[in-house]
Formats: sequence, C-alpha cells, structure tokens
Amino acid sequence: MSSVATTGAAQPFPTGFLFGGATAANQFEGGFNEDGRGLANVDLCPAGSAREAVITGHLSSLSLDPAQHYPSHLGVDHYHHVEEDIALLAEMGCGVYRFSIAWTRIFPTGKETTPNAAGLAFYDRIVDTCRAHGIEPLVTICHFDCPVHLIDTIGGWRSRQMIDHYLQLCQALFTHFAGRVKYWLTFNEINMIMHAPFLGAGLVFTPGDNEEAVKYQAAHHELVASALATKLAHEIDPNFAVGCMFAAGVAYPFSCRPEDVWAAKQVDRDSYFFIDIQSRGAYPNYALRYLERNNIMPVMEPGDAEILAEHTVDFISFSYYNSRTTADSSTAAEQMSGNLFTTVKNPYLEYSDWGWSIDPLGLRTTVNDIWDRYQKPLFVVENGIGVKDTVNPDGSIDDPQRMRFLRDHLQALKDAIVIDGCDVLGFTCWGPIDLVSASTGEMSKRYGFIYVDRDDQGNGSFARQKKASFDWYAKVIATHGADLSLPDGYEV
Ligand code: BGP
Repeated sequence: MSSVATTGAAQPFPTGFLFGGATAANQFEGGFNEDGRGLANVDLCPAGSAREAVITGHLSSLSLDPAQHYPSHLGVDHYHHVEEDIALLAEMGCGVYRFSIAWTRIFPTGKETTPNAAGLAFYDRIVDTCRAHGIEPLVTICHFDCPVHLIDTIGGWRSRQMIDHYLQLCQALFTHFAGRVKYWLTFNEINMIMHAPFLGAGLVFTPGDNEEAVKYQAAHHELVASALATKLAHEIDPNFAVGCMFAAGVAYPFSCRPEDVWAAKQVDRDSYFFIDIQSRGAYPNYALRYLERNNIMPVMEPGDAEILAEHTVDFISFSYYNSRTTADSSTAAEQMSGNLFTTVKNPYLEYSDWGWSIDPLGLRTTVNDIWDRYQKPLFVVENGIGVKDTVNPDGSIDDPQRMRFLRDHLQALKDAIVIDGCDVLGFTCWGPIDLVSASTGEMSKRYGFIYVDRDDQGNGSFARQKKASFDWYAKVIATHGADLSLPDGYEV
C-alpha cells in the first residue's frame, strides 16, 4: 500500500480552474497552401523513416519531394471544420482551447510588413467561435513554425534578425486580438530546440557546424524574442498574461548511486535552463559555466541581460507526457525513447505502444518541482497518451486506455493542487480531436476524444466521430473534476 496522500472522492478542482484541450496548427489545420499561406519548416517534415533526419536538422533540401507524404499539408482539415470542431469542444464543456498560429498564414515569407488579411480572418473565426461558446482562447504564437523563406535567406533562428520578424508577428497578433485573447504562449516546448532543432528553430546543419553552439545561439535569440514579446504584450494590453512553455517531466535517477543522481540533475537542468531565464530573468550559473567551459557561449548584445531580467513571464506552462529516468554513462541500463528524449527504462513503470512511460505520480512530482522552483502560476497545456483506436462494426470506439491515463493524471494533478498547494490555472489535454503526431507524423498515434477518419497513408474522409471517452471527459468537466470515475465496465 502506497503512503502517497491523495484527495478523497468527490473533491473538485478549485473554482476557476480551466479544463480544455490543445492543438497545434501544423498538426491540425491542413490548408497548407490556402488563402496565401506560405511554406513553413513543418511542411517539409515527411511521415516515415526520413522524418527524424529532417526534424533534427539533417536534411538536404528545403523543397518538397513529390515522393514523400507530408501529413501536415492536410492535417485533419481543421481549416474547413472550425465551427464543427469548436462546437464539439463546447459540447464537452471545455472552458479553454489552446491552439497555435501558423506564422506563414499571417506573414507568408516572414518578411512582409503588412499581415495577410485572410490569415487573420481564419484566426478570427477560431477566436470568435470560442468566445461564442464561452471558451477562453489560449494562443501559442509559435508551435514549431518557421517560414521557409527565413530559413533559406537567414538560416532561421541562427540569425538575430529573427527576433524582429517574430516581433512583427507578435505585434500583428497582439493588436488584432487585444480584448479577445488573454493568454499567450511565446514558444511551444522551447527546450525542444535541443532535441528537434529544425522543428524548434528552423535550423539546418551543414558539415563543420558545431551543432551545440548553433543551438544555444538560436536559443538565445528565441529567449530574447520571448522577453521582448512579453514586453510588447504588456504594453499593448495590460490584461494579457504571457507564459513560457516547455516539455517537462521529472528526471529520476536510475538508482541511488550518486553518479546516477548527478546525471538526473543534469537532465532536469537541461529543461530548466530555459525557464530559469524566462521566469527568473537570467542565465543560471550552471549554464554559464557549461557554455564557457565548452566554448559555446552565445553571442549576446549589450542590453540583452536587461531585457531578459525585466520581462519575465506571468505564468509557466508545460507539457507532461512521461517522466524520464537517467543513468550515468557507466551504469548498465536499457535505453528507451520518449517524446524525442532518450531515457533509461524504468522497471517500475508501464510503457505505451510508442515506448513512452506512463507515470501519473511523475506529473505530481513535476508540478511540485516547478512550483517550488518558480512560485508562479502553472498551466498544464499538454498531457495525454497516443494509442491506436479501432472502430467497431457498429461505428462505436472504445478507448479505455485513454480514459484511465487521463483519470490517473487528473487525480495526480488534483493532489498537487489540493494536497500540496501548487497553484495551477488549468489543464488542456493534448489533441482532444485526433491529429498528426509531431514525432512520427502518424495519424494512427491518436490522442483524441473525437476520432478523425484519416489514416497514415493519407486516406479518409476527415469525418469526426465521438469515442467513449467523449462523454467521460464531459462528465469530468461537468463535475469540475470531482468525478473522475470511468464508465461501468471500464474501471480498473
Ligand atoms: C509535444 C508537442 C506536440 C505533440 C506532443 C505529442 O512534444 O508539443 O506538438 O505532438 O508532443 O507528441 P507526438 O505527437 O509525437 O505523440
């Protein structure tokens, strides 16, 4: 019997806590060449075996290859299903919807000076439909998007000029949506730049590059851009709340061997590095020493330190899919992959079909760690499990694994809030409507309460259909998280 204290039955989440769902333009919208949208890095990421080389910045060409299938091009056709999709979220009772902006819908090459009206009009539809349903929009300004033209001409976030181009996007969005959007996230999973640098920063490496140096330089540019975006947001509308966003997940030491404990601390710091800057306002000493020692200190301009110090975020958001387990290189341990992170197999955990550990208590630990470190409101903006769904002959879809995963993670989150006292604004589960997987490009890795008829080869009608979990999540929201129980026959 575990001695972990947990909330009793029928305990709701605090008043004002927001429940909802999250998507990203490149995995959801489709319409990649409609209404003036320009080509983006995400459009060059094929499904299949070539994907990994592309998203890690080791691709050879910035043009489309007719032999490849690019799942982002049509996504799940949200572009033509906006009202239907948001109505489904509203039917579940969602109080918040997180979505991202496709940069090239607003500035097709990234260098225009006037925003594309059709691009803004598309996001008007999303924001206004949300508002009509009483759903709070939560906007990710950049979720793995970078205009290809900016990669071609200035090397993506290698270049400091990206800061101005990004701020121009922010200026257009903040002025256009002032009064209609409150919550903004500057960059999705900013730490992903170290693991998937083409997605995270439009970085393409050439032979001879010191890849780590290039990544830290690009990260510095994004961090300055994020701070300046926060400044701009507060100037344009003092009611805006600006958050950072990182891929979180506590790193456990594989054993209590001090070298394993030390290795785990380093993995945690790799993620916290970004948030230490975005939330505390300065490069932490451990990072400065590391960058100096390895001769990869990014070029910083006079005034950067002040910008970072003066414009820290209002809240901290993060994705949590799994914990990580880390061993020193001299410890013999089996390797696993999880959300583009390589970790060691944790013998106490079960794993999804894609090798991601399943660890609800790890969410509680993660929330506590982040709260202890920063003392700013938190927002869990991604959580969920990718599983294969089967449509039964009668058209119904049973998804007990998804319900159990979310029940256990919501319970852990509730415990972190109610028992441990962490301040959390809300929870948006990942992909409430099925969408394309970021890491693999598959459709068959599904997260949704709503099934989309689309397969890995690009076949299907895009028709939406509720799964068993749809009514379950609606019940969770209706009871404000007091009733997390599964339907009869599903309880385990
Ligand atoms: C995060 C990304 C999302 C999302 C999620 C699930 O890293 O922010 O875009 O895709 O992971 O990952 P996957 O789609 O690879 O299952």
